[in-house]
Amino acid sequence: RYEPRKEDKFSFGIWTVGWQGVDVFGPATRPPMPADRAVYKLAELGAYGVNFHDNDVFPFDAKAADRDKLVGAFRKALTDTGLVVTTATTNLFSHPIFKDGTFTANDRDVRRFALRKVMDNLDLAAELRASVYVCWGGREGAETGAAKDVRTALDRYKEAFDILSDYVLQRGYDLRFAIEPKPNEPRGDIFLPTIGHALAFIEELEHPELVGLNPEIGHEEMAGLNYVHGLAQALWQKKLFHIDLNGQNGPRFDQDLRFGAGNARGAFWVVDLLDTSDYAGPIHFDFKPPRTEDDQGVWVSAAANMRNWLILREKVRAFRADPEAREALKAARVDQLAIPTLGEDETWHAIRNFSPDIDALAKRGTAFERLDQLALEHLYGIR
Ligand code: GLT
Ligand code: MN
Ligand code: MN
Ligand code: MN
Repeated sequence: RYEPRKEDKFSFGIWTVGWQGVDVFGPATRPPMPADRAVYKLAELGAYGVNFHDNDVFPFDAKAADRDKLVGAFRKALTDTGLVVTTATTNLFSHPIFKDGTFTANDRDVRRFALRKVMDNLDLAAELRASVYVCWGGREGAETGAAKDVRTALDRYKEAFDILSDYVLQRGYDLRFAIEPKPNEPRGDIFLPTIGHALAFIEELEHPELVGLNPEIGHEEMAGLNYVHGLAQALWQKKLFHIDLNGQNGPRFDQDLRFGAGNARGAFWVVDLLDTSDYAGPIHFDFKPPRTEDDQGVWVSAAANMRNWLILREKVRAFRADPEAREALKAARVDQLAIPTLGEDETWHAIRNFSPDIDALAKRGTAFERLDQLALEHLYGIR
């Protein structure tokens, strides 16, 4: 029970289990983890795939021969374990050259180099058969008002995606981009801070069909937003290309807790939505095993992401199958929202003088509380 299977499509960023626990106030508490070790261990735990940054596999300043050796070890681990590279991304945040951003840095040389770094890793991503390329613009932003013209920065942000889209199309790569919004941290204010901002931005691109979203639970909740509502809108706009699942306790620093920790009620509805949607990508975890954990604790924490998904999946399915819940859904008229407001042959004329029984409608309760309590009781494990 709660054993991950390949068909669950669980995946992890190499950097998640590899996180050494460096934070703003203290250095690493764990030794570095080579990418190939992460792959072997994740496979043992029952994962299906991985996502990687270029510099999760080889250092920023690796010489060609060292890069090839490290990529070779990573590739061998993938072959040995059968783990799939579902996704890839670029480290555009660690090196000091990126301190003022990458695609939106004021310095043109930094922008040109950042795009070159992405193209380098797009080649590797395509070779390893990734189908999604994540773009988290953590350094795109500002701490001050005067230093950055936001409208011009958005021109450059768009230009970057247009260039990268041309690259992918002309190289014939089967890759789509997924923008990962975040409101702040490491920058004081990050551009494209929420799902909504990113969705609107994508429509301005030359190849909007190539660009979608990678929404992260913690990032939306840092902004006080309802993650499931954002996910649902991304699905509605056919832009949910990938997901970063983790845990967060409300607006504060980015906690990256294991999935199911933090806002457990939110996690319940995330699983409910994805389990009933046509999202076919990996169930991807982007968490950080807390700095308090040793190597053993890292793997306990990693496995718990998948276990919590499976526990919650059992619960949401039980809720959906519960006859009492079905009856409560009907009583709450949830199904009626699917009926269009106008009849098939109707136009606005039909309702121009519509006058229902206002008093009766105003008095009528919604029965939402009963319905929601049933869901919570499934979550709390008493049903
Ligand atoms: C970094 C960030 C994550 C992003 C990763 C992709 S890197 O760890 O905190 O949210 O998904 O670049
Ligand atoms: Mn083009
Ligand atoms: Mn993330
Ligand atoms: Mn995060």
